[in-house]
Amino acid sequence: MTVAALAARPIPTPPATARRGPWRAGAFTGRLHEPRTAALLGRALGIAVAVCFVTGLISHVHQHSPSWLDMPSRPVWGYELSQGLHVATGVAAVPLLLAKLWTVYPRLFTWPPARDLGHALERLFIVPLVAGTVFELVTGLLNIVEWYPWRFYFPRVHWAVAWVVLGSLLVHLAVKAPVISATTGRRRTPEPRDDQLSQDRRALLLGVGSAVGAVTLATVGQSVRPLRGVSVLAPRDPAVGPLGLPVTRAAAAARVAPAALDPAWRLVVVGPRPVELSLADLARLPRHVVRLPIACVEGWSATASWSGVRLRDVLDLARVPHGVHVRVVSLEEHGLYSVAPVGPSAARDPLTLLALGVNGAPLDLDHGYPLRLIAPNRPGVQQTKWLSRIEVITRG
Ligand SMILES: Nc1nc2c(c(=O)[nH]1)N[C@H]1C(S)=C(S)[C@@H](COP(=O)(O)O)O[C@H]1N2
Ligand SMILES: [Mo]
Repeated sequence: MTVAALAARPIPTPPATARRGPWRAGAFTGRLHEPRTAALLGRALGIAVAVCFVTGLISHVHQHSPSWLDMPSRPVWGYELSQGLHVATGVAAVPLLLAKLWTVYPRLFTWPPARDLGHALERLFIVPLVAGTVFELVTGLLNIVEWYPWRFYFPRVHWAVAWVVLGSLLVHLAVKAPVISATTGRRRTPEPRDDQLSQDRRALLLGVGSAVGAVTLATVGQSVRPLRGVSVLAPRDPAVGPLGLPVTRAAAAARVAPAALDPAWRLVVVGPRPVELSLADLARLPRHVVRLPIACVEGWSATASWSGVRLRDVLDLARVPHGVHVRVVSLEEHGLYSVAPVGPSAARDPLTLLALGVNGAPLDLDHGYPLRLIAPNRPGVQQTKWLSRIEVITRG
């Protein structure tokens, strides 16, 4: 039997007496539960989901780049823009998804529930699509407010479910292609003139658009600094924190204070000619000031003026050859972010600093005293604080 024939195999209709409650004919009278409204909302939601997916992919590659991949260190604002978009499109997707689900939910009660096997399968694919999308938006939102009421490792699960959403979305789009082109395409089937319906639809779309605008304005201030005043729902204000900069993990939580404040602290550089540098040694190297953002995966970002020594100058002292991957290691022993790789481009970028100061003041303990990494186009999780070592990554 061919697949097409299998898909067309009829499924018996349940007895008419089973058709009650929401399954009744005419149970839903709202006129906006119709295909064109669903397709228009779907288009906006699809764009938000697509941007969210691509920027999520970018963030994943940054944080899990294979050892042969040299992540580019430019543009300086690359990760800030990409992750800002990731969180903003995720937030905007919430009202879009709610409106879309409201428009189509009467179809849950289609009668008969499934005409044939193909129809049953098509309907079944809605389950991973809706469940996956809701899961991604809910876990993403909880992540940006740093509330983890679950036991799994968020990045891994959020990443895996993104593929479930992508796969079921592609199936959904393929199945719905005829409806989409008939209701919104360039050569769409002309509707019978219905001014009331058009007006209602316009009002709904306007309302949803305003909701998207409102949630966006209420949160983007965490990365778009001029809007911080209106962003009443933003979990972070990029200008609030010691030295005018937020703190994620404080020194006390990371239990690094004794080691960081120890006068015997040295930066150990493991290379062909290993060196140990005290703060006084570092102070004798050429000093540079750069303006770079910290762009957290949680969507906030804050640009500051960092001063310190170039990573490449320190690597040269240890005769570390060009083109190698290194890693920076924190005094923090057990944190998820205590070690981070630095590829050749970032290692040699003149903007990549081992920072000793920020915003005109010496670095404070919570921002990574005595020494932290700050590099362009890099996720905040890899801007490692409280450095203790720099090592060449040897493959093997
Ligand atoms: N050692 C160490 N470095 C770290 C972290 C950490 O938990 N431990 N957090 C990172 C994260 S998630 C971010 S966003 C930035 C924030 O830097 P800040 O606290 O100075 O703003 O530091 C990064 N560096
Ligand atoms: Mo972060």
